[in-house]
Amino acid sequence: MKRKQRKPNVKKAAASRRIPSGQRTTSAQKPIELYYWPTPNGWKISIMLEECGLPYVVRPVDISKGEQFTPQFLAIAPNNRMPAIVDPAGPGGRPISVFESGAILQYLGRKTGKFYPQEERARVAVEEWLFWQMAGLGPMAGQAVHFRRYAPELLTYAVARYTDEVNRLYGVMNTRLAKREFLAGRYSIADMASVGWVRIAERQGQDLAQFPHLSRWLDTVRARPAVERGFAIHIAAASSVNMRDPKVRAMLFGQRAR
Ligand SMILES: N[C@@H](CCC(=O)N[C@@H](CS)C(=O)NCC(=O)O)C(=O)O
Repeated sequence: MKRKQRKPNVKKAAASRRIPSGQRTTSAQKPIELYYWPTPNGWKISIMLEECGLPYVVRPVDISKGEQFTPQFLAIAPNNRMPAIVDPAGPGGRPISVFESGAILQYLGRKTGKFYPQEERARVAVEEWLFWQMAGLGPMAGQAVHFRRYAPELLTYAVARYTDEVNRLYGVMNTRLAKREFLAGRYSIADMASVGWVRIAERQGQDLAQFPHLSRWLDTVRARPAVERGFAIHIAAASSVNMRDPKVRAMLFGQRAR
C-alpha cells in the first residue's frame, strides 16, 4: 500500500521553517538551523532531521555563487562546505554548531537517541558503515560524477578509475545487504549517509541491475516518508544552476588555499 506523502512546504528561500508532522513548537523551542544545498551530502541531514521529527529551518547555502566562503558561514563550517547545523539547544542548553555530515549525523543521533544505537556492538557496526561512506563511497562517487559530467575534457583514465572504484564499493554494499536489511543490520544513520549517493548511481556510471540487494535496499529506504521528505526540500535557485557557466565553475572547481 502506498503511504500518503507529506510534501515539504518551503515558505521562504532565505529561511524556511519546517516542522515535521506530529511536532508542535513553542516560542521557547528554537529550531535547528540547517545550512543546506540539495546534494547527496545535504540530503543526509535533511533526512535525519525529518526522521527524528526535529523542528528545523533551512538556510540555503548557494555553493554555485560562493556563499560557502562568506565569513558567517566559515565561522560554523571552516571547510567551506555544506552541510552544517546550528543547534540553539546544544549541550548545557547553549548553542552548538557542527560541520561535516558524518559528525552531524552522530550528533543528532546522540541528541535524540535515534538511529544511532548505544549498545557497543551495534554502535560499532553503524560507525563502520558511516565512516566507510564518509571516506569511501562519498568521495569516490563525487570524483566519478566530476570526471564523467563536469571535467572540461574527457580523461579516460580518471573516468575508469573512479567508475571502477565506485563499482567495487557498490559490490561491497550489495554483498553486505544480501544477508541484512540495512547496512548495519537495523536502519541507522549509516543508511541515511549512503542513500543519496546510491540514488544518483547512474551519474556515477553504475547500473543498479547489477546489484539486486542494493536495489532492494534503495527501494526500502526510499519507501520511508521521512527520506522522501528529506530529498524533497525545494530550493528554487538550485534547479537553475548552469554547471557550464564559468562563474559557477570558478566557485566550485579549482579552489586553492585562501
Ligand atoms: N565531507 C564533507 C563534504 C561536504 C561537501 O563536499 N559538500 C559540497 C556539496 S556536496 C560543497 O559544499 N561544496 C562546495 C564547494 O565545493 O565549494 C561532508 O560530508 O560534510
